[in-house]
Amino acid sequence: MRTETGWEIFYDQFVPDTLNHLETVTMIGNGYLGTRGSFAEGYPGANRATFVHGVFDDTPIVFTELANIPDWTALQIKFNDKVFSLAEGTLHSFTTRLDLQYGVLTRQVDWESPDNQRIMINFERFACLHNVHLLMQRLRITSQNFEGQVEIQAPINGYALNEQLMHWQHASNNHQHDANQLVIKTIASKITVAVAQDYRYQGDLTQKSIWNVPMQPTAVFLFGLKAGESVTFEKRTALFTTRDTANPSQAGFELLEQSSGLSWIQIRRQHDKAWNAVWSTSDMVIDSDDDAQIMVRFCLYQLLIAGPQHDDQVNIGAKTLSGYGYRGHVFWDTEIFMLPFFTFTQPQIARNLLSYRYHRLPGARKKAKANGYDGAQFPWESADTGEEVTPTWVPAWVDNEDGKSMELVRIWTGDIQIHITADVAYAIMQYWKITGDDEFMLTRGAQVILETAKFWASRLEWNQSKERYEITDVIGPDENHDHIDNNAFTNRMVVWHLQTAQEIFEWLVSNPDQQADDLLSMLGITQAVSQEWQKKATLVYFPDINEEGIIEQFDGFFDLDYIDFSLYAGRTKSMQEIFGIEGTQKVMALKQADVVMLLYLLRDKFDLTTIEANYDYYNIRTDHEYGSSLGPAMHAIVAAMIGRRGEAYQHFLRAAKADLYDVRGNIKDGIHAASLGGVWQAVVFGFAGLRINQDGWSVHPTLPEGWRSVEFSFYHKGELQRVRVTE
Ligand code: IFM
Repeated sequence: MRTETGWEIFYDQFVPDTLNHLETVTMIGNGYLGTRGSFAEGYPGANRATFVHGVFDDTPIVFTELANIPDWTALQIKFNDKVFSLAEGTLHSFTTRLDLQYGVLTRQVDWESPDNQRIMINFERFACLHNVHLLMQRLRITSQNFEGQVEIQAPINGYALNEQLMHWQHASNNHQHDANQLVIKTIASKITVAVAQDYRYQGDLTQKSIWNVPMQPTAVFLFGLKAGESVTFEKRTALFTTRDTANPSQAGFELLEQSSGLSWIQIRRQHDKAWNAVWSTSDMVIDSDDDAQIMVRFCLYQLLIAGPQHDDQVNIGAKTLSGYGYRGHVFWDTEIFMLPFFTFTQPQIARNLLSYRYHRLPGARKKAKANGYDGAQFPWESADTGEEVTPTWVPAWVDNEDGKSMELVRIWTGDIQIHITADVAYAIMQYWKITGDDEFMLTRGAQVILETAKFWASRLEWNQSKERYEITDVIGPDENHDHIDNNAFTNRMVVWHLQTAQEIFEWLVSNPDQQADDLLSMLGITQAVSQEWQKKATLVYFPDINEEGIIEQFDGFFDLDYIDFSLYAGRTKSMQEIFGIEGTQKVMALKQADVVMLLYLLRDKFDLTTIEANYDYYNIRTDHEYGSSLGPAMHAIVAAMIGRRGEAYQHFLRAAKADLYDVRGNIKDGIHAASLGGVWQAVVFGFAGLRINQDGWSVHPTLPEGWRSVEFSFYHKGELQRVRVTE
């Protein structure tokens, strides 16, 4: 990967083994859909996919997944009947460039066919930001010594599988004027998707036709081409679903019709204007660290193309819209890791993401009830209905006496990783404090915070002999240890949640709007209920802090075996792979920040000495290299808070490199979305040390060595703030 301007990433060599990596990092999108950067003409082993927010369909084991929608990018090109493919012939030069500023993917190849015909081809595509249903693609073929017929086949490929699974049934093929359309429907969720395309070209066209194949209508164009001449071909796609409109087929044709009077350049101008507006509040400029600059912009770009601008019924999956990993499911990754970026720089998107949780309260109530509790309990993994969709068993390679074998592993997170309910409340409060959006709090946020507080009040377990409330049998953020009791993170976040519910209750009581009273009556929350919660909050057990000031991560953590990580230097596996799932439970090897995470989220509740002591203690016990990608950015922030410039930068780089350098070797499954958001937080809350308080905001910089300054913007109570931090 290279960059020239700090606004693009480019690759000037094609390495087939890293194709799936390239496809992930060069994806394009617009907050409505995401399309991987697969080659239009295809390549063996390619992992082609486009996902649209909210288009889920049922699937075995993982309940539901985002369905790979028809491929709008496919183009088959033939030169005198010989198919163009980089798997054959000679590649004289290759450049793929992703323009992060405007989300435009281009590729240029100088290719010689096996029969020595030399041709230059330029590909270009983008997903419009000003109108998210319009997708643009073009191609320019220039012959160096080829003479003959060029055939361009432009299919709308409805055989879009999710790996081996087909989610679609055919509805219709339609045609209007010169446009082609495929309409298909998901098998179980019955979402209709209509993909319409029309075409424009320049060159010596000799014939055009339509192959009206049911799942794959294809427009075919034949051109004559001589040495030194070019053919250009443009394909516009209009994509709508029944999630957007009652008649997606008609909407598609209408959009193509509306855009027909506009040239590529005119459409680009509108698109660029929309991107300029987005970057004007979301960009971050680092003076004197070009590597960090491009990595940060890459993270922000990936977040921006995943953030739903116009839809408050969807959320961002842990892999955004970039791959099959986690099947499009939503975790705490959104609220705790990604959301701050949106809350501070694109509050409308943050509001949409939080509204998704509000709309999913019925699913959360159902989960609480099924578990025997009151109120609403958010699922660990969430998708369309808001019910729990964490798989219970997954096949995994497990080390055993006979070497390695594929076994079914029980996944407990859906049952007992319950802190997500407090994490959602935390994100709502952060959004409210930063934006001052009282209307959201009154109509949506308050209900979420109160109904989930009800859940905690019923979930707490009274320990009669110790006269305290406990929370047993959970998983904290560190998933290397499950079925633990009194996880410091969970218990303390629950206390925070119950106390926050009191704040919200009082705000509603003093709110003159009738809706406030109505809400409290509807939820049955009275002064007595609120006081009861406060009493419970004071009686929740917080794990002991030992003589060295260390907070025990959970009951019994101090008794686990200490592991000297330095003895494992140079390893290429996670600690969990080395010790095995059961073995890791018995040792001090954390998958990601747990107590450290708590110290960051509730930093006002702890003094710096405690923060420093716990950072030092847990930092050396955490698997930064091969544990969770969610960890490094959090450590970067806390390291910066305690003035550890060098360590903070090291952690920051681990997070910033996660995708571009495929640090964990799993980028083919998609982007590590939480890490992207963590990177923004590491710069803003870590290096710049932004703090929001009653009176406004302040910065407390700990910039990395060599950074002259960092600039960013954010909204505070609706007012745009521009910040330039120097050391
Ligand atoms: O939410 C995370 C979790 O914290 C660690 N395992 C992966 C999940 C999805 O990113």
